[in-house]
Amino acid sequence: MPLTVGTAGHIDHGKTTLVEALTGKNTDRLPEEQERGISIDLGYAPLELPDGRQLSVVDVPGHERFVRTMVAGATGIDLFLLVIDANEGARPQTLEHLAILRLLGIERGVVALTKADLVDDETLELARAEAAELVPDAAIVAVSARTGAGLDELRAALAVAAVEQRHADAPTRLYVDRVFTLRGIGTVATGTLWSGSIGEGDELTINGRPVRVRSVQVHDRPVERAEGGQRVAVALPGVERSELRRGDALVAPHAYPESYRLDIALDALDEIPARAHVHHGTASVLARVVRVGERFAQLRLSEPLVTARGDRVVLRDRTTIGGGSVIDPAPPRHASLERMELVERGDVAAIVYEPVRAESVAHLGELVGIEEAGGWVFAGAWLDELRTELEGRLDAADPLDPGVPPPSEPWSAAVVPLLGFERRGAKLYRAGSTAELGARAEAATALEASLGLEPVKVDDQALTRFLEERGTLVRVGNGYAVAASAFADARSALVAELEANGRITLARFRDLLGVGRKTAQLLLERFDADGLTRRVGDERVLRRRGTIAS
Ligand SMILES: Nc1nc2c(ncn2[C@@H]2O[C@H](COP(=O)(O)OP(=O)(O)O)[C@@H](O)[C@H]2O)c(=O)[nH]1
Ligand SMILES: [Mg+2]
Repeated sequence: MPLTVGTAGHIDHGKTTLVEALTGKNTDRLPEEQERGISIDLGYAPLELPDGRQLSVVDVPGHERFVRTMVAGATGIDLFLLVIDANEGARPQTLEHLAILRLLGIERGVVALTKADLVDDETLELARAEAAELVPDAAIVAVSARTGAGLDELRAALAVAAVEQRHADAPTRLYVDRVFTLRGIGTVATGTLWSGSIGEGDELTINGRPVRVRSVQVHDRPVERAEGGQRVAVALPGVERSELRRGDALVAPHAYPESYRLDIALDALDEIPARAHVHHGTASVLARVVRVGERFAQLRLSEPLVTARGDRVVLRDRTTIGGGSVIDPAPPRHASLERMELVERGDVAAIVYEPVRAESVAHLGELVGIEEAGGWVFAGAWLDELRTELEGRLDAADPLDPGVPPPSEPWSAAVVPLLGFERRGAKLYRAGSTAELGARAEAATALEASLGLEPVKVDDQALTRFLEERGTLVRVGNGYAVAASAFADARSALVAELEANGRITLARFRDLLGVGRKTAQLLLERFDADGLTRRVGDERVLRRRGTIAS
């Protein structure tokens, strides 16, 4: 895949003429077919290198378009060709373009001192010295597009500078620069593929909606799969042209956050005003710039941007005033210096403590040194703290039912199983723990001693439940209990009567047991609740199944 060279330099310094001399293609002229066709290569020209490799030169007319093209192609532009008129020397746009190249991290390139045919040796040497000061690391070549002098040397210098830098192996991301409709194809979006690849049938998202790629072209030719760094046209059936626009990001689902805020490590060229235009990808949005410490800023955007950590942005306010490198593409609103310093270092572990959704921090760097469960990430220290807290509550729990309800936070289901407790019903228990009477042994003995067939009022519900489970009492009514043995006798008497006569009234049951009406009623209600009996009018009958149990 050819590397891309971006031209830069002041207006009229000879960029377009030089590109035409090098490539034979006039990038200012729009061939007829480009008006109608799918052409995505406006301003692009192929350049043969002496070593047989090919470069793709992008040359755009106009200063504003330079800025847009540079930012849009940021990771697709591999090197610059800075054009300086040997007679005029560096001019304001030369300096601004150079600044933008640096802000975007495009560091490799070549300087061409053009129109060498128009200057004497002394002027040329002055221009060379000035260029060497401006761009110390680049080769400087004097050329004339008119005579052809220096063109071979320039090609050779470009060949040296054109070192393959692999495009990061990141999820698919393309910023749309043009959207149009083609008959028989539908909506087509074009742009430079920043990373990943795009092939027929891929499921991607744009503006949060899923789309399916029907076909892909690179340099006007259909391809099975386009790769990072290439200029790509993607057919997206089912999407209306009006739904898409320049600046939109076509991305792998869930791979990149979309946010109204960006935290950046700031690179200020000038006084940074409170409002500036943020250029990123093919978008340009107005933002409020909130400075954080000396080196950072939070950009509060008027429209959301899809970015990734490490992306470069350019800040402009009529002219380029600075830029920055995104350290957090979806930061919290509160802009804290401490957090920014940690995030800049990629210390995700330092900013995660309590559980947060993994996808909310995945873009901040490698998730090393933090725990992950069920889509949540959290610090190991936090988990230990939670365990300690729950252990404390378990220790304080009623020994008769030594469990506690689990935390009710959304992470609970994912995290609680890691703690090693036992889940029984709705509560957590220490593994293997059993109910104990503990300090209530005496109260239990006293309660048991007081029980008979007459219901006794009991206040300690936990103790009552415990004793019922142990089989020494039976709860009746609301807050009363009878001895389990007496209850069993009453039950036998009832069953015998019902088996003999089929039905029984409250009065008959009362007389049978020799108890008061209230007691008889509480017992019968419990038998009803247990499913032994059923009320029919004023009488009780056995439920069919009730006859079996006794
Ligand atoms: N004599 C001479 N004129 C040149 C040379 N290169 C460009 N020019 C002229 O400079 C003017 C501006 O060139 P152009 O390529 O349009 O500049 P751009 O705005 O940087 O693209 C045109 O009139 C060109 O003919 C050169 O090497 N020698
Ligand atoms: Mg031009």
